[in-house]
Amino acid sequence: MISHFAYRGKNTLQRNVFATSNDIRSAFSTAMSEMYRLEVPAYGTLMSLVADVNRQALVEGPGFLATLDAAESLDRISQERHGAIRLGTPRELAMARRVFAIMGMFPVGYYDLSEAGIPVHSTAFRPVSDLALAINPFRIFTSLLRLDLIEDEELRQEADRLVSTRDIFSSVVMSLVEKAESQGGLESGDVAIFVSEVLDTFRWHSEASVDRELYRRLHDAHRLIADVVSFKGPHINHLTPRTLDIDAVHGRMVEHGMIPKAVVEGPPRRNCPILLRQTSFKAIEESVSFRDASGKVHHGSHTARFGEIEQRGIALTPKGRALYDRLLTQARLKVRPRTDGSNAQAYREALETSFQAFPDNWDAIRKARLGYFFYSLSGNTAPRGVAQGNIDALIESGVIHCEPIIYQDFLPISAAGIFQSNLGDADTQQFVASPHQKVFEKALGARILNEFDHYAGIEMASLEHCLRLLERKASVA
Ligand code: OOG
Ligand code: NI
Repeated sequence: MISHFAYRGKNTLQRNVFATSNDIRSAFSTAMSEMYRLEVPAYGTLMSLVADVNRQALVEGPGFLATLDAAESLDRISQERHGAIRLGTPRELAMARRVFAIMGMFPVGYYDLSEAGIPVHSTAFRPVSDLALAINPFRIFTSLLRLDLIEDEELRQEADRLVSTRDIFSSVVMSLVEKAESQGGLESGDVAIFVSEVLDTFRWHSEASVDRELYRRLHDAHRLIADVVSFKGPHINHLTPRTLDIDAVHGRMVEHGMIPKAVVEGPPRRNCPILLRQTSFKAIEESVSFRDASGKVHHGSHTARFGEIEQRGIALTPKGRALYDRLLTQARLKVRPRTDGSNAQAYREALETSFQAFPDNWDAIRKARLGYFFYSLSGNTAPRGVAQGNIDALIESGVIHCEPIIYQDFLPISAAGIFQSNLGDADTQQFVASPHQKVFEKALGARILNEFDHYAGIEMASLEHCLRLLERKASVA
């Protein structure tokens, strides 16, 4: 908690104690985790499995990612790293932005999922500074439904009417957001109310707000449209803890009663992890009631909610990302993973073969400018003959130390894999891709931070800082 002093009137110093956005975010992610474990018991099982595997991984010798934050306790390592919601209107998205800002989460990265045949586009609300990420990295992957992609005019209008007339945030949330914005923070006393009211927004509703027939029509247009439009609010659709060994958790899901998706999404297992690997258990079937016009209740089911795990590696430069995309496409052209898992082994092999073209040691990755690094001074002085500006030589002689910057964002193709496996396999209707970032930002009411610019900025600042210090040292000597 930090204290915040505000002058009110002439000589009166009034002390407002605001909770930090980091504390609010932590309280929120903890509350989400508890709620989701109750709502989706299989998710609780996944959390225990992740904790087991992480404990084991630490015993067997911490890998690169574990050593990066060796000070982290097992509990913290195994905590949720992200969750996902799907919204129906620009108004909902704009309000979500204001709610998440209070938790220190800001829109980073734009993902056009229509490129993968999914009628949404998305961003991730996440902490941005190193400190905030270290305190609690919880992110919310947030999608906005593209109603314009519904072909049937009448159905589109019906869907539009349904989402435009609902209020997903309570009046308490609205007034606390306004209060926080006008006074510059939330008092500790308001935090519990704020968190529990925001939590309610993302709760599961087993009563659909549409009748069975309309649900079926929405569902036929796309299952995701039914998921967004048929309910009173945007239920959290998954949470994702971090694992230190994603392959181990994936392999052990079955014995714990979960049905894993066929393959782990993203790059293959490597010595130097890159970007993001993720996998999930398939969405569970939940019972839903539909009320028809005469008031009669019909029982049915809806499948949308699942549990996911993730493991992160270095953030790639545009050049590294292009290589990653090319190698992934190459592997997928060779073996397209079938959703029943029957060619999972062949896919893994194709992926590994393809990625042999991606350097697998930090030095090579850095020299080829494939990934972003954070530079710092080691404390050693430069041996004679090493030029001040020669970064490679300064690193080789141990004057400058560098470490990979961890990727904090998402992967559209990977995300599409996760979406798809949880939508069933039959309906992968294709939509025409279009870059809609401007439209999305207008709805959001803010610009989205470009993730590449952000990593490049961190790298550049760290390097310039090192060089400035070295210059100063040299001029004193
Ligand atoms: C979001 C899927 C994206 C991820 O981890 O890539 C995502 C959704 O299913 O709504 O969470
Ligand atoms: Ni996810």
